[in-house]
Amino acid sequence: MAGTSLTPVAQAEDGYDLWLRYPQADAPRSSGISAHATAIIATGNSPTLTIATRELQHGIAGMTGAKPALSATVQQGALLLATPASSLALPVKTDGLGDEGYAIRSTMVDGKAVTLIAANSDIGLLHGAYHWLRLAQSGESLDNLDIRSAPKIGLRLLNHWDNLNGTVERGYAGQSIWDWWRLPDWKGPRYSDYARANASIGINGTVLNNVNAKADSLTAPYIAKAAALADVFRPYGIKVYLSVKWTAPMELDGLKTADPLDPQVAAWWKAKADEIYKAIPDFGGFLVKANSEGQPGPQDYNRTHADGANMLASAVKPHGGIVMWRAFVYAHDNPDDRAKQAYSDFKPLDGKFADNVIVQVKNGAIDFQPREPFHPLFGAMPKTPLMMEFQITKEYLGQSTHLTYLGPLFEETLDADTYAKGKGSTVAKVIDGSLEGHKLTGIAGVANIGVDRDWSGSIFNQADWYAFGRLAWDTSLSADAIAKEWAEMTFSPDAKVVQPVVKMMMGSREAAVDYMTPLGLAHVMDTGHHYGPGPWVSDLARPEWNPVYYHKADANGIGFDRTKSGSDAVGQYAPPLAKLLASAKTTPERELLWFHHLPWDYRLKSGDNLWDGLVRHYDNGVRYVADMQTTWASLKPYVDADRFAETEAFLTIQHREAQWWRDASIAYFQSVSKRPLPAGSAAPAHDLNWYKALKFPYAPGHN
Ligand code: GCW
Repeated sequence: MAGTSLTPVAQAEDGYDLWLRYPQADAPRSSGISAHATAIIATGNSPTLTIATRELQHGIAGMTGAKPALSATVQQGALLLATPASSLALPVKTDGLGDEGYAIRSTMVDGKAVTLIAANSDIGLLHGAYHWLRLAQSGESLDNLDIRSAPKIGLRLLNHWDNLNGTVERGYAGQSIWDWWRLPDWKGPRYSDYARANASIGINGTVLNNVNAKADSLTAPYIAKAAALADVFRPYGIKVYLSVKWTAPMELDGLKTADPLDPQVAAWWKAKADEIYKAIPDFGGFLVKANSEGQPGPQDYNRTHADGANMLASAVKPHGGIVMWRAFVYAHDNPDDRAKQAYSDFKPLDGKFADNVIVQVKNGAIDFQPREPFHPLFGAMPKTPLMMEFQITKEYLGQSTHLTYLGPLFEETLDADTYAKGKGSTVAKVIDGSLEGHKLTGIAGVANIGVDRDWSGSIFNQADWYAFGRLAWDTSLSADAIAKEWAEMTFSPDAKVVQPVVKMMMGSREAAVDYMTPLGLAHVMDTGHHYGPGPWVSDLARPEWNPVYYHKADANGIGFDRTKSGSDAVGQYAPPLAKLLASAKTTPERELLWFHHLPWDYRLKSGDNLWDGLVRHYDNGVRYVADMQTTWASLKPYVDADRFAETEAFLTIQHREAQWWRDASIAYFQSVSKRPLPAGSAAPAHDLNWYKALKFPYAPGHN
């Protein structure tokens, strides 16, 4: 530790505490924190307020070494948590803060200088407490605070793709944290720790089970298990939701059909909803994957997605529940460009959904690729509330070990301009409802959580969970600012750590794009598990399962022509954008091969021809990972041994795999392009057949 200004790390860290570590702060900071928390006063004693005051006590004790007392009377320098229902005269208006927002102000109450956290509800106070603790942990000043914060998006949910047998589809952090077998009797400490972590970033709901759902989740024993979890989560402001299988009425109770217009089917769902709400009075509602990748749905009965969604919606409506109906659909018998199919199915249904249905749309039109243009449905269904679905778990971005911070991916999509109502009609405005005046609004992230001690499979994967929550609360935050506060809390507020860590993070997703899918390529991962490269795969039953379908490389060129001369997916975007995307010259280069099939000697903005430019992107990606290794090595004095060693090892894996991605991709594309590598680019380490022969039957996350 000699030569550093940081406090030595007292004990090994395993990542369990996430960004809520509250380590001892150095002297000036620690006394600053103490001075603003001489006591904690809460005007009430609900379970939620108890959680808030305990968290404050715990956090302050960690950072200062002294636990502030709870007090019944206002005193100088106290932290005061109050709603307008309290008997104190509060010098802060809570209008506009809604049910979940809060204000934090350095002010006078009862003649004493205090930090007042005010909100309309105890949940708002809890969020405010976490905000104050975030400031304290990240070394921000606690003087002269004047903060108001309320989420613009109503539903901020995690989607767990967790199966009842404990496995997690596309999970890379171990088995499911839901111990279905021992629920409802045994409610381990993980559940409240999970709720705490989510509450700290403003997440207010969780879908417990996989969208590839089993009907069993709706049986009485499993409803009781879900109810037990709901009881744990409730004081944290988190509701539970369930994914449902369309044919549950047939599977569970022998109905002859699952036709949504059949009265018996509707009655079954109504009774089922009543049963669930009896056990979980604040149950959130249903999430549905229908007529997609083999899941049953209303189309099996010649009904539409709207028919299906509305029938379920009327079952939960009397209880205030909602239906989230996924737009991730593509059909095995539809020869049209897969990127177009969801729009073709859903756009005609605009205006046909009940008012408690929200359509859940993935960020891009294919499937959570390292980069995709925003989904053309955003902005195209003005009469229908649309919610965003991001994937926090990194199915296509290096799975558990690669350091690929997703903040920039989320931000890029939210900031994308749909031009639906002219310039500035961003995706963020579509999903926060402001573009069309919708009240029902939402955003979901497919969770990266499992029983691994560090929750997310690596320390840096925690940042993706964190960034999702923070952006869901406030889409205007920058990925960079979020990375900074995460690094401050996860490692240390010292700039010597924060700056290099944030720098590593901020370029890491672009690096993954470079070594996996540069210039707008997509879906070139190996089959099934999606781990590693497989651009050569061409023998799967359905065309759109094969990577060759997506890149269309041949002797003449590479890329998917989605202009009028091709699939015309471009025509699904608003005219000003469609016009830009119609020409390769006006298409952002990062999305070039997504929209265009171009000759190998097409000239890029850099002056390189397409082939040379492609190879350079692969090289850049690998180089970036090597740079991250160097940066990380330099941080050894400042990071506790365990978290340092794990990250170091994972970066070694990432470097090896980035090289593999680069080499295998180049070996394959060169076999097609027949072009020499540009000067300075090394030949792949092996020949193409060597890469093709690699098999990974036990890669995780794949059922
Ligand atoms: O990303 C793909 C995954 C599937 C997943 C599907 C979906 C839950 O490969 O594992 O299934 O999308 O989103 O429904």
